[in-house]
Amino acid sequence: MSKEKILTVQDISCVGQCSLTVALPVISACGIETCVLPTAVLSTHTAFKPGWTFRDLTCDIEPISEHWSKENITFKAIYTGYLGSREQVDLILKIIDRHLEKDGAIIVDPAMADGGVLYKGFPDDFPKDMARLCSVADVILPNITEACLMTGMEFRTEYDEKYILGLLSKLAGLGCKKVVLTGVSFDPKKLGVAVYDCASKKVEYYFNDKLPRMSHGTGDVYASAFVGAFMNGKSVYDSAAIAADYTVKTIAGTMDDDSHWYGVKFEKELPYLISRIK
Ligand code: PXL
Repeated sequence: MSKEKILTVQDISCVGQCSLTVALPVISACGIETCVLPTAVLSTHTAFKPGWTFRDLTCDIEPISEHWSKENITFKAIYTGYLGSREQVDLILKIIDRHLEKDGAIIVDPAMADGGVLYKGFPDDFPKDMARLCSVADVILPNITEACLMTGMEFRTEYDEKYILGLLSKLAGLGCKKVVLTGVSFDPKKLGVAVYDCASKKVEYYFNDKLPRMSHGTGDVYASAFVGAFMNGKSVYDSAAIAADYTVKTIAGTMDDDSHWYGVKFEKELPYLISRIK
């Protein structure tokens, strides 16, 4: 992938260090012009106590796209994250059709679930719609929960490699080209990703030492760093590894601050990410 402007489609959670407030700074720091299509505006992300506001921006998507068409605006890649509704999946498929360049890449982070459950606010059948978007993607970046919800496989916290290979093969069946499955662990001390080429069925793993803390927003930090590396010409595997190393550093740099439960301090580690990409 060469450096040209990309589009990222996800919500703005005003407070909470996730979605666009992560993607925009991280990908821009990687030297990539990053255009945005906000899907919703929330006062905070949905892991805060109930009371957050949610302004759905579905109605704005078509007029924005019509204006872009008049201006002949196209993108080298489209990276989607948290989407606000089923209708948005159909609208984004249209956006891809109209605004993605011929050799452009579609990167889908089906940001909708974790720990075996869907995030609050999504209908139970939303994973079916997300699977439709994944079917046209060059690269998808699900965690194990999202992978299970989209393939109908049972969610397990204890598993062997056969389970992961089964999941990867079912994800390939959706129609995407490559899968980066996050949150994979075969050893209690290690956590990493499985990178799968759907055509050749080749799987490669990348692991780091597991940190004693799970953090919110790390999926978005991971996917954004992946896109930043990938758009700088790194391979899918190298981008997956660089994003993993960066994400681990952001978690490590937040662990001493219990008041920062809602996200990770990704800003401090941006020089590290840039050094890995150059
Ligand atoms: O980080 C994923 C995410 C993105 N956007 C919103 C969320 C979440 C996770 O909870 O609530 C609004």
